[in-house]
Amino acid sequence: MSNKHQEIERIAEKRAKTTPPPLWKVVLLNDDFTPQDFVVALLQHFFHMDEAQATRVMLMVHHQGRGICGVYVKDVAETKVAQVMQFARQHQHPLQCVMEEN
Ligand code: TYC
Repeated sequence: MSNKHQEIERIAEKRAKTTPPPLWKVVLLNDDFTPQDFVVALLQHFFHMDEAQATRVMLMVHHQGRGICGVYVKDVAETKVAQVMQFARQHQHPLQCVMEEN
């Protein structure tokens, strides 16, 4: 029979295995220079949206100042932000993409 200490450890291990990881929002910010078509293409490519969905998100950012592209675990969100920023810089657009904990 296990003692109290072992029992507590067993419960802590089970919790570590079953607790879902924190999720992060990837957020696109508006600016006055990045072309709308470029943002739509970017959303289709990096976030797997169809054209209608990508257009809705782009217009949300354009009108509200920001919009959510997707929600991911931390390392995936970091990769998405880095990919979007690199793609925008390659094309000399000032687009900003950030991540926020949910
Ligand atoms: N406001 C930009 C324009 O009118 C379009 C735009 C949308 C830019 C979303 C950035 O994240 C953005 N050309």
